[in-house]
Amino acid sequence: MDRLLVKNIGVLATPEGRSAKGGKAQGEIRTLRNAWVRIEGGLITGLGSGEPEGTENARILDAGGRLATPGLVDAHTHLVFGGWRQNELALKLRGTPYLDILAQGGGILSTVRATRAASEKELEDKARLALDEMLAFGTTTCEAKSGYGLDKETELHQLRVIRALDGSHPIDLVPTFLGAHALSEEYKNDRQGYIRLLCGDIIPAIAAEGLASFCDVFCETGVFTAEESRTILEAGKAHGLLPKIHADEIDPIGGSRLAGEIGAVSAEHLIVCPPEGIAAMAAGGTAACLLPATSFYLGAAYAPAREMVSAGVPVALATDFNPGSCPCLNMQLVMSLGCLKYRLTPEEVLSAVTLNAAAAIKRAESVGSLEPGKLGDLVIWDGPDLNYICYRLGSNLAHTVIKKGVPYGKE
Ligand code: IZC
Ligand code: ZN
Repeated sequence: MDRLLVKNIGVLATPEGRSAKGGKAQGEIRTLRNAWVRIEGGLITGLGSGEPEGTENARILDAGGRLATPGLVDAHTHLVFGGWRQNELALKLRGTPYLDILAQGGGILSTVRATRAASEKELEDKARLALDEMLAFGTTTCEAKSGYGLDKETELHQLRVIRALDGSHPIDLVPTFLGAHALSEEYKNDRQGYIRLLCGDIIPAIAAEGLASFCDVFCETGVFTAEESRTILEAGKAHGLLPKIHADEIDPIGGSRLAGEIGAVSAEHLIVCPPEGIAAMAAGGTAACLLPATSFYLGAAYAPAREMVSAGVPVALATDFNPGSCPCLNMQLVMSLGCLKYRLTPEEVLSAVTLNAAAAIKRAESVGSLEPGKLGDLVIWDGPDLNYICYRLGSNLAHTVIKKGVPYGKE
C-alpha cells in the first residue's frame, strides 16, 4: 500500500472528534509541535510529535517547519452554473438591491437561462476550473448545490455534473438539491404548481437516482415563505434528503426558527437571525453555516456569530461561491473575515472551516480533523501558525494541499 510520511511539521493544529463543536469547545484545538502524519491508502494511520513511527518504504514529504491543518471543507457553494453576472456590478454600484434584480428577471433567473443553454460538458469544464482553484486555496471537500435549472431536466443535469466531478476531481463533492432557489419564469404565476412539481416529481426522481444528499430552500422575501419551505423540506426528508435552508439572509421571515423546528442539518447565511432563531437552532441541533464573504460582497451586515457560539450553536464558515452575491472561491479570505467581522478567534475559525463544516455536510466521520481513520486531507501552510494564516489578507498561503495522501502544489 502506498505510504506517505509528512514530517518536520512545525505546528500541527486540528480540532478533534467526529461531531460539530459548539460553545467553548469550538475554540479547543489540539496543537502538536515538531509533528508528523502518516497516510496509507488515503487514510491517516498515525500522527504524533517527535520521531516519526512506521516509516518503512514511506514516501517522505518534508513540511519544512510549516503549519499543518486539516484540509478545508467548503460547506456551501453553488458550484455548477452557466455564464457569469458581471453586469450586476454596475447595477450594484447604482444601488439596485439584490432582490430587485431578481424580481426584474435578472439575478438567479439570468443564471438559470445561461445554465439551461449550456451543455453538460460545458458546465462540467467550467466547474472543474473552479475546483482546481479551490484545491489550490486548500479546499479538499466541498458541498455543491443545484438550483440553476428550476426544471427537472436541468436540475438533474447539474446534479449529474456534480456526481461526475466527484468521481474525476481530487476534491470530494457533496450534492445538494436546491430546486427551490427561485420560482422559475414558467411558474411565476403558479407558486403552488411549482411546489407540486418539486415535491411530487423532481424530488422523487433525484432520490431514485441517488443524486443528492440534501434538500435546500431559499427562504426569503419574494422567493419561498417559511411555510412553503417547510412543505418542500418535509418532502425532501420523506425521500431521504436531509434538510438545509438559506435563512435570514436579507429579511428575517422565520427561516432559522423553521430550521430548528424541523431539525435541519444546517441553516445558512443568518445575517439577520433573531435571538429566537438562534434558540430554535440550539434546541434543534442545527449548525449555522455563515458566509462572511457574501456580507462583504453585498455590503450587508454580518451574522451574529458570537451570539451563536455563546448559545452553543456550532458555527461553520463557507464561501457561498456563486455568480451573483459571492463570486469567491477562497476559503482563506473567509477565515480572515471570520476573525475580523465575526470576532471569532483563529481557533474558532479553524473549527468552523474544518470539523464544523464537515458536520454541516454530514462528513465529520471521515474529514474535518487530523486523526487516525480519517482521510489523509491536509494543508501545509506558508506560515508558522494559525494566527498568521488568519491575519494575512488575500494571499494564497496554501503551500502543499494533500488529498487522500496525494500532494498538490509546491512540494
Ligand atoms: O445566484 O444569486 N443567494 N442564492 C441565494 C444566491 C445568493 C445565488 C445567486
Ligand atoms: Zn447559497
